[in-house]
Amino acid sequence: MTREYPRFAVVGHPNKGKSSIVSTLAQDETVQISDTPGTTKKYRAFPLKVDGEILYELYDTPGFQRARALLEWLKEVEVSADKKADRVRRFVYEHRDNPKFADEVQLLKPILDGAGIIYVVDGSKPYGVEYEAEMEILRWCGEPSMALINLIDSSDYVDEWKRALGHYFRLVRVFDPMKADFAQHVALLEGVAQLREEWTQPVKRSIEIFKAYREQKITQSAQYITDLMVNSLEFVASGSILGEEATQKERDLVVRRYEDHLRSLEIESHRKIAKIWHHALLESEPFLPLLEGVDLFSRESASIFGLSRQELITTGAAGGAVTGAGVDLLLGGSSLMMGSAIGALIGGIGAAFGFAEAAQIKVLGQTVGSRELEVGPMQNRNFPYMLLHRALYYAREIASRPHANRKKITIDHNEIAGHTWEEERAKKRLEEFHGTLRKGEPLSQNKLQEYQALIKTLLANALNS
Ligand SMILES: Nc1nc2c(ncn2[C@@H]2O[C@H](COP(=O)(O)OP(=O)(O)O)[C@@H](O)[C@H]2O)c(=O)[nH]1
Ligand SMILES: [Mg+2]
Repeated sequence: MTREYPRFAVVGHPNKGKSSIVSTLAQDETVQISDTPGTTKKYRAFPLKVDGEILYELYDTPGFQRARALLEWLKEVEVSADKKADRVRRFVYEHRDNPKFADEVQLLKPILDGAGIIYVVDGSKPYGVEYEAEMEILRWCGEPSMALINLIDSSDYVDEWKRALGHYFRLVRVFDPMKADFAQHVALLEGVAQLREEWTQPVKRSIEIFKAYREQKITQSAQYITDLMVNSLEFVASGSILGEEATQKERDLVVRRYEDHLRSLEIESHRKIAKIWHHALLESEPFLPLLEGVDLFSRESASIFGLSRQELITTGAAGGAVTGAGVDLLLGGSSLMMGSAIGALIGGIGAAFGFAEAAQIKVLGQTVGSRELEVGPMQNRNFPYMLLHRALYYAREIASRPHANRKKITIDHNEIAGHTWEEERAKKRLEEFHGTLRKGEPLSQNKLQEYQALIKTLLANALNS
């Protein structure tokens, strides 16, 4: 049977990372990966689709259980090379209901149906002759094949594996499904393109589509991040007050409303980004949102993701605020003098947020007549940088995460501190947009597009660093 897209059966010994490789190459987080050998009982197809079109398809298969017995059966009758695949077919047919060879039957079926072979070994374990029966059987199938050396542990027997595999496979590569990045993924596809002549063009085309698809995902992510920024920074929470003056309780309530709304905007934005990159499960139960450990309004978040005082000054975010009460607006403090012309500033908010740095939020519109209390738009000058940095960090983690990696993201403080995503020029340009939003003015359509383009550049830089 011929189809226009290439198909590969991923085969090998149990527990060598076959399913992990399928998951990463098909960018599918639903592939079952397990420590328990023998989890996969039936072969299953996982296509890589872009806009409904299948670029290629991988078959996850059970591992070999009785390779030696199978090979003996094949060799019982002498056949010429051109009849070897038929002999394998005969085996599958005769043993289709034999539980003893159930796994072998399943793993051979897609190959006999024309799928290419990806043989997976663990290069952190020594090579041994017990693998030769498996490789010999695959050779009998007569389909184009490549071997991938996965390194599950830290020991390294890659050289001896390469020597052995070279006898059986046209192409031998080291490929780590837990760490492979986009470039390695593409490089592997380029290798695959050489395996069979009629695959060369389709695979090359697939690679182009695949690259464009990634570009599209970066653009879409940047759009979500821009939405998050604008919606968060311009948000105003309000609550009514009973008396002439707002009580502490009334103030706390509206601050909490403000704070929770911003938190939920961030989580929603992260979920959307995870979905674009096919990591939706990671953000759903039983997993927790990745940045949940570092609350948006925590001191920790400000110190990890925010700009330093010096950076704020060189960026221009400090503006006229470097002296006097303005310093508090940048870095926290207990001054209540800011913004007296526009409204009252609540001293207690710092406590409500748990720290002062990001918490200087002006309360606007508290007039006796209307009896309304308003919090927002965000006045803290560091907050936009922190929020953006969190979003870029998150998007980068998600976008560069191979689908075989199901571990929770742990935030590496040193790595973040050493990052230079927001180079000087970009930071200054960002301040333009943030300044407008801080004043409660909307960004024009043009400005919004510029803002999004800048965020996209920052994200693309982060992904390529
Ligand atoms: N650290 C690490 N673990 C891996 C790697 N590949 C597979 N594993 C783990 O090895 C186990 C078996 O992997 P799986 O893909 O289910 O193997 P399969 O039985 O051949 O399909 C799982 O616990 C995986 O998380 C790898 O490259 N690095
Ligand atoms: Mg498996």
